[in-house]
Amino acid sequence: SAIEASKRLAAYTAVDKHILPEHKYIGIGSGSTVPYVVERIVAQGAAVNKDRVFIPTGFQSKELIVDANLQLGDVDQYPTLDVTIDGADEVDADLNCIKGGGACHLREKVLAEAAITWVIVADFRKNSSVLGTTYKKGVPVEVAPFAYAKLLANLRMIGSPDAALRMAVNKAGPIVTDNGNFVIDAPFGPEYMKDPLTLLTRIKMLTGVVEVGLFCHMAKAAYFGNEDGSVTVRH
Ligand code: DER
Repeated sequence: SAIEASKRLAAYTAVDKHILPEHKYIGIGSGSTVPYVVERIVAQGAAVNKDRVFIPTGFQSKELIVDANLQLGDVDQYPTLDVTIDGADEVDADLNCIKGGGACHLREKVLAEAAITWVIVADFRKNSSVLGTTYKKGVPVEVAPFAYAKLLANLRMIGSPDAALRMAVNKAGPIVTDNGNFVIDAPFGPEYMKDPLTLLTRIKMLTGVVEVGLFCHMAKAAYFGNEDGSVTVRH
């Protein structure tokens, strides 16, 4: 499909540009775009650092590394990475992102911060101006299960009346993250989303919040595959 082709295009372009032969410690994100990142890394073949280690951002990311027969590493052992490449649910004009559609954003943000370079890869649907314009499910907020009801009330109070616990589909009850937490999806209007850093700070300060799916001023570059086979690069 055009969307899959654009994901592959974004991923290949970003890998060719940012994963250099001498790089050893590489963070691998989550979602449906990063498999193309791994595909391109494998295609880079033997002319790369033999001691390369790949650090995952969750179960799905770990399986991707293992299935590609790449050397799996743990962030405990490699807390500083050369580069991490990850997807996003939406990217605004300043490269701020909504992430967490896949409920992996805690480990994703840890590896984004651990990396010297953090790069976003996405299909054309994610290339936006103000967050919330295309990704309408709300800001994903990972929360301690004990605090979820209190936080629903808090989020509704600070501007997200439709905040809701993310329920599982093939399991009774809420989804549970790789860290054993719940996720609340909190939609906010453009008056909040046009200043994502302020919103991030307000949500993060609510007791019981583990991590917020707003990644502000973190990306070095974003690569968007387009339907016409071109790539849009934003810095
Ligand atoms: O949950 C996330 O943040 C993932 O990176 C995900 O949202 C990326 O989405 P994708 O499947 O469109 O790459």
